[in-house]
Amino acid sequence: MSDLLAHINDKDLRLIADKITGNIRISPEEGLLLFNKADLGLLGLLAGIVRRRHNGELAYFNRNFHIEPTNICIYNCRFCSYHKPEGDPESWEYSHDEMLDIVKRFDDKAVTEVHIVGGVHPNYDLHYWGSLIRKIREHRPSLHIKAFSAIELDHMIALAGCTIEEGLILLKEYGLDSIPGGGAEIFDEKLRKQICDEKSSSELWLKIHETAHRLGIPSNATMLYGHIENYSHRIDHMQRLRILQDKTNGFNSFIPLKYKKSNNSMGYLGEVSTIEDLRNYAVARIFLDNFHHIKAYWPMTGKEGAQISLSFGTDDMDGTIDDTTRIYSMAGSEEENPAMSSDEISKLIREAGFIPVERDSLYNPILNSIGQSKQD
Ligand code: V47
Ligand code: SF4
Repeated sequence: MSDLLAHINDKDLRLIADKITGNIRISPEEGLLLFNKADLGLLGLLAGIVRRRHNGELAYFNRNFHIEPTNICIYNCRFCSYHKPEGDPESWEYSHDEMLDIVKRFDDKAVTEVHIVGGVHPNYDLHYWGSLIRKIREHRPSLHIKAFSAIELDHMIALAGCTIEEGLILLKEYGLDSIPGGGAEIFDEKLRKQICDEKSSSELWLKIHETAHRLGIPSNATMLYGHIENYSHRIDHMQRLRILQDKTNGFNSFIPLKYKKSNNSMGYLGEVSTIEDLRNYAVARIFLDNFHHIKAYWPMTGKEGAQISLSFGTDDMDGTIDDTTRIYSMAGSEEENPAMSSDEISKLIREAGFIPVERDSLYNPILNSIGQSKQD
């Protein structure tokens, strides 16, 4: 290994590289130094070492679909291309029956997970959303229900007059299996005020996830990057997540989300480059040593972007999606109708030099009838 790193002339960088290859945790200052000084090639090499430590040559995906119950939202996050106020002609709101119809469309398909996220609707409390979950659970008991960002949870639980803990216990009883990573944005309080002032605080986001983990509800974590933040803000965000993960081990995966500029009020900022995306994935993979999985969310990155990121630390390509999400196409993603067959995802993974594994929502491989991992 030392031969491979022999070209590193910078003394600090060399020390950090030695730590990473020696499986020693790097500090926030060292994470920042990586962002500032390490070139893409070195980051790819180091992130590759860490990704192999966690996941060998495997790269995961699942068969999933989304439900976006409504785009009506009480908040006005400046980066959001999706939300509309109540009564707006472009707003939508599905009834429980309409959402169950979406679930039923997948009755003859081998999907294992539904991902439910939408705007923060003013009127509906946790019992309204809980009874939706119960109906889905009754219709298809084996489907993993990953639903509601911490921001939606904060509002629906408050409307029901419960504490966070009481609300999450009730939602678990209704059938909630896990919580997606949305709403984290960027934890730095000053920046959060500038881009999503009204939203639940960083402290509350972390508290909701911590409470969920304690109650046996796993979750994901995201980070919105490529807007007004700098590298220290990204490291601060990941450091807060690393501390919580040390405490609970309840996060399944970390999902960096690149800010997309269309149809929102921060578009003048433009978007960061693919190189920046890869550097960010790599530093995340190295820094978050207690997260087993780093997800490349392909409806945001594009199929090839996600494929390339596998060589920069990611090990999960999310799922088949089947054209059920609009959040990213509305923000200008090239994937206007995101859908991939499991064959297509597997091919992308193989082309990148990794072994595709269909997983369930907790990263257990899904086995075929003779006990082999499904790698079609
Ligand atoms: O919190 C909104 C982001 C998130 C934009 O847990 C934007 O498996 C970029 O959390 N440009 C919601 N990003 C989506 C989300 C998610 C996605 C995929 C998988 C999982 C998971 C969770 O979308 C929001 C916000 O950070 N977002 N607008 C935009 N213009
Ligand atoms: Fe509402 Fe979420 Fe959009 Fe913010 S990002 S305005 S909370 S839908």
